[in-house]
Amino acid sequence: MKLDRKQLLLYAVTDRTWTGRQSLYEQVELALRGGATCVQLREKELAPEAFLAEAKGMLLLCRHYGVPLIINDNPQIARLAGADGVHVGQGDLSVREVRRIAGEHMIVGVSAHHVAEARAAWRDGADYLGAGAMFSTSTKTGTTHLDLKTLKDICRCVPIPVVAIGGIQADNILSLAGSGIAGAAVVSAVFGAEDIEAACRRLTALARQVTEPDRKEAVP
Ligand code: 3NM
Repeated sequence: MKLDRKQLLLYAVTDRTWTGRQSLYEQVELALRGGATCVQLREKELAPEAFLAEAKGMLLLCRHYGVPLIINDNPQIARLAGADGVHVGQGDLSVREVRRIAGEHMIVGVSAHHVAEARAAWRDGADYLGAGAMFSTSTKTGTTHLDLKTLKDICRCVPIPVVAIGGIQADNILSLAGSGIAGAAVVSAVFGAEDIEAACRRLTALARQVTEPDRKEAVP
């Protein structure tokens, strides 16, 4: 599946913290009903067999909504499940290594925190970048704060779309306007919401105000 910039508008990254009353599958379905345009399955604790079974189920769900499924960190699971893509951080596998394991057609996303990392990831063949953390977040430890100017510079320096991540919520997303992002990647403001579907509707509408869907990525 080739990635369209518009598919990054509201990029929901899963987290099991708020499961219990609902399963993660049910929560992802609510996010999709609310308009999430991309889902990243992020599992840090699950055994490989359980991760694979979950990924296969999530893929069918995402297919039903016409939304790409990206697997965090694990190209083997992505390949075996037939997922659309893999997202890796700076300390993880290189884009080439991910494609070698997961297949040439995988969408590959890479986290970038400054221009040099962004350009290197693009040169390596990344399809999109995740840039953050834009705001303080309690979802992930060890994040580095990224200011708006750096986000703008990252968006300008590569001809691939960029999603902002880290602490993004309905009450701060509008401050990302003009940065050049294709969308917002969100964990707690989606999966920690009382009403996930409504939260996604609201975030999607707000994300439309801060993104430029038809922006042509400049070739640096
Ligand atoms: N990556 P929330 S911040 C998974 O800065 C992740 O690269 C980050 O969660 C980065 O939307 C983050 O709840 C967590 O703040 C984002």
